Amino acid sequence: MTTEKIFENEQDFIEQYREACMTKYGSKFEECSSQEQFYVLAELIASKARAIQTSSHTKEEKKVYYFSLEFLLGPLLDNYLINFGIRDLVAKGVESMGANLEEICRQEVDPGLGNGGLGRLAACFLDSMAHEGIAGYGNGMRYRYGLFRQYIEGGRQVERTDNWLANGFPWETRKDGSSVLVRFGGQVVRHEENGHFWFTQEGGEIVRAVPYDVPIVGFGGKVVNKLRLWSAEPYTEDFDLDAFNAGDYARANKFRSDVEAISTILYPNDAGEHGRMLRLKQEYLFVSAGLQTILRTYEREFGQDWANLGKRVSIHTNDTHPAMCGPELMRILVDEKGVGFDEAYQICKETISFTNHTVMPEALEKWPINTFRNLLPRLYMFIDEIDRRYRDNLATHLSPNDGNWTSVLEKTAILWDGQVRMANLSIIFSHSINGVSALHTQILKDTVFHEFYEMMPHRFNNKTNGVTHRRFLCEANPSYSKLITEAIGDGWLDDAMELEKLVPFEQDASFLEGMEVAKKADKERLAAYVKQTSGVVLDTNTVFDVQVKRFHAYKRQLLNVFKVLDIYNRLITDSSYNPRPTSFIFSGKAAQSYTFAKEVIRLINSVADVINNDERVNDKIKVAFVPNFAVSNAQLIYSAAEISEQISVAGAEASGTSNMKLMMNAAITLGTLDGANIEISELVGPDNIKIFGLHADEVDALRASGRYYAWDMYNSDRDHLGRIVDMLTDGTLARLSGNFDSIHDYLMVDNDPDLVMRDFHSYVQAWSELTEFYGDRAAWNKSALHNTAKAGYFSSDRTIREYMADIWHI
Ligand code: 26Q
Repeated sequence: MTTEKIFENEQDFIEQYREACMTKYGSKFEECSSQEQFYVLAELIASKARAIQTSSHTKEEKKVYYFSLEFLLGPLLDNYLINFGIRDLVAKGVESMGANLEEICRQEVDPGLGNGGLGRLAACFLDSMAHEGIAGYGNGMRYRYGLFRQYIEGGRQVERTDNWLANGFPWETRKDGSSVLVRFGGQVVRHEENGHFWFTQEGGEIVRAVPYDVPIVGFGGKVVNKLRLWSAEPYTEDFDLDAFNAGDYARANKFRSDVEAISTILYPNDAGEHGRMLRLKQEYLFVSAGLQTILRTYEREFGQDWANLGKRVSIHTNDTHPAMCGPELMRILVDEKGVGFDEAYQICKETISFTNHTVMPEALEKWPINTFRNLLPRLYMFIDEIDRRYRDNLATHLSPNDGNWTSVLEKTAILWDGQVRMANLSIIFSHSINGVSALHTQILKDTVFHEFYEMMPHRFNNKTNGVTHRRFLCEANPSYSKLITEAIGDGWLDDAMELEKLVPFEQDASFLEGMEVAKKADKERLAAYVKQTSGVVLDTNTVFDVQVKRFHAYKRQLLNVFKVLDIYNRLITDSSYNPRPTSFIFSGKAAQSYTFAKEVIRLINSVADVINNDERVNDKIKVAFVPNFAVSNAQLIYSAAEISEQISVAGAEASGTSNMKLMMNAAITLGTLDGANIEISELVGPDNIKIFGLHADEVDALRASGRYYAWDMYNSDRDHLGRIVDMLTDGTLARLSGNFDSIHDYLMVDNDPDLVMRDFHSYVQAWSELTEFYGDRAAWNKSALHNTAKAGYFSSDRTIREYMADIWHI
């Protein structure tokens, strides 16, 4: 697909755009508001995309279905113009019509159908699958409300509903004709005839799953795939007529609202949400609807050739949220297609693969058996039978007298302690289990899934995460991208490894100067946004030090704010102290019910309030909290960053992906040896990253020793670390909304579970060395450029090619 196929030329684009305005609004382009101009343009581009989609693949190509409860897409218009290669043509056309493309793009609502890393990874994978040209489809949930919108009031996070569909989503098409029915509850009935028996399900509640399709445009425009998002609706419209006639409208409508609730909200990623019935319904709805559709398509194309399903279809499960894929695929094959139990299980294993995204055992999903069985009685029978066979099989390999036997079962059985363990379910139904960074995969093998690994080492593999450089470098950072393209051509958009061609430019003073000019412009752009959204005025001559990600104790935003307080205290008490002037920028959401994380947000805002209003230090430091972190404002932040804070306690962050996005944008990482930081460090070399803190094995050893005492940390440095801990409760930071007793307790009563105080000195030292280095502008820029030059490896194109080769066998 070339540019000409989308629009012949600029004139052709203008004519089509004008006509589309007339058709949709009955108004001339000039009479439309920017918002109307956006909707018309988006629908025009979407229609072009859909036209290509229909002819993108042949039936012979293997299909990949990526099952994920989250797809954090971000705004699509600018991205699709880039991927179609028509961004410049459209920008010029719009300009000659007297308008501005950026202004039009700004009208797009950011669809927040994900929490963070896992959801954004799914969206990056869609982009890369389309770029690689494979038939890769997303299968997810169309939430009526996205993740909450975050406001800061009195320093606190306040959540408001994200009514992202209020004005419609121009990229989607509702496909009523492709609706499927999904059953909850009811009874399983056993039938028998001539020695044959089979089961049917009766009664219960039937829900209609209606798909909405979103086109996914691959770079180069040759391939357009689709993301299918499911919405839950009542099966029949004949609601409770008796109630209605009796005037009880609330009761009459209850069924409708109970059903619609299934696709109403996106659950937050905190551990507190385990065991919720509605979540289980969501998981089953999108799994069942997706699988029914896949098998319907397969049967149309290949008939009843179920034995070859795994050769023509891959089903990838993003964490355990779609873990019911295994038993549901069995159920359909056995109950509806007449495949035998053993064969069906082999087909499932061949077809399904699984990615884990966490090392924390307490974060693994579990459901009470009773809840599960009542909601999904037939599915439960398959799980029960597979679990029974798994146990029998284990018994033949390990003797029951073997002391190992019970401990292996305790770790690996699906059903245990009255619960259905979704990670074990996922593993037992998959031919491939992968972690998301080298360290994370090693930790899975050594600890979390150690017993499984011992039994089936061949199923385990690593796939280090990646991010789409087309969105997170090209689109997020136009000024820097232009410079890169002028230097090495635009081949890097297609093949991110071409960024290596920048290495020689590390010796090119004029390139490095150009880089600095571009970075300065990006900092101005961010400063304007920060001022507008938080009121804080940042000096763009200061270092922009950035930590942007979900709030979680293990990510240690607390460590960062402790460092900021340390710098502040030293500035006030020591007139000879002269740190590099720095703007500390934070952004991210905490789950509604995650009290500790919300307190850290309040602490950052309180520290910002104190520091930003203290004239004694304002030529040196400022603190900004950017509200409502989302894909759209993330793009403004990454491009302006100079220091990338990746400071999780080692062994806790599965991979991290903001580390990659920031590295691409020429920020230098200040981080621990955790997740993908380790691979970043190996690629860029020790001179181009700043590493500090305990290593993962040291963290393990310290914890295991039982000899870590937060009070020792406190007492051994009363003047600095001790002073900061005191400030949490002595009123210094209380002006905005009070003291921080719970954070004090987390450190001093709970004994600092994330080793914030243990890594504090090493961190402060690393920061001061890194910012010292910033003074040598040429050396810094060289190092920053080296980070971009080595970032090609972290393109999700590379990640997807590895999934294709090793897991999906394409
Ligand atoms: C589970 C059960 C009930 C309700 C919600 C959840 C839930 C939802 C979302 C649990 C976890 C998540 C999200 C996890 C996540 O984003 N993990 C991150 O994944 C990234 C991509 O692999 C990694 O880079 C990060 O290290 C990891 O934290």
